[in-house]
Amino acid sequence: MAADLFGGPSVKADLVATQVADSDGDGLADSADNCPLTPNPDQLDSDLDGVGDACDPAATHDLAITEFKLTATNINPQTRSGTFHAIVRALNLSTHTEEVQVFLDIPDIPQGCAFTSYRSPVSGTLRPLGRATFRLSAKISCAASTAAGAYKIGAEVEIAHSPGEVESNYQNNFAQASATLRVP
Ligand SMILES: [Ca+2]
Ligand SMILES: [Ca+2]
Ligand SMILES: [Ca+2]
Repeated sequence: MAADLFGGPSVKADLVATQVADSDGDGLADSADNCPLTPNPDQLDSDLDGVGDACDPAATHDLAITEFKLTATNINPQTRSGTFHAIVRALNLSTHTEEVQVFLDIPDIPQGCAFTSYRSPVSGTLRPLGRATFRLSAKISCAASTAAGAYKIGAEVEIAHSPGEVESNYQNNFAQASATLRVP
């Protein structure tokens, strides 16, 4: 057996194992592999949810949220109110038209604050393989007794077929973001 530059096959194998873990041996490091335990050198991911077709329990579906931004909000000292604005970009992965609804959820707000109006859900139509932008908002009022400060507020959006058919089990049908709520 010819020795290689590293002094022999077993030494070389150990060196590779400590440098880059590739559990399924498909040539992609675990950290860069969308199916780390299933050999899939093509890395095909038809629904763009970050899980490769080879190990995705549902490899194709119709809808994806590609971006979610929530803007920071200041409570006006006179009116004691402010508004969260959310921008959601969505993609139709299918070759048919999709009627969709986008829902905004902001579960945790400071004590003494309450939502007074909510522009959610928002409905829309996505052309085949088309993209659309949805604008949602939530108006919030905070009592004078609310402790002043900058609060980090988390929010989630969900996209669903309209009416009422939620694509469950798809990571990219949901997205999270956070923004600062400043209370004077
Ligand atoms: Ca791999
Ligand atoms: Ca793999
Ligand atoms: Ca996938």
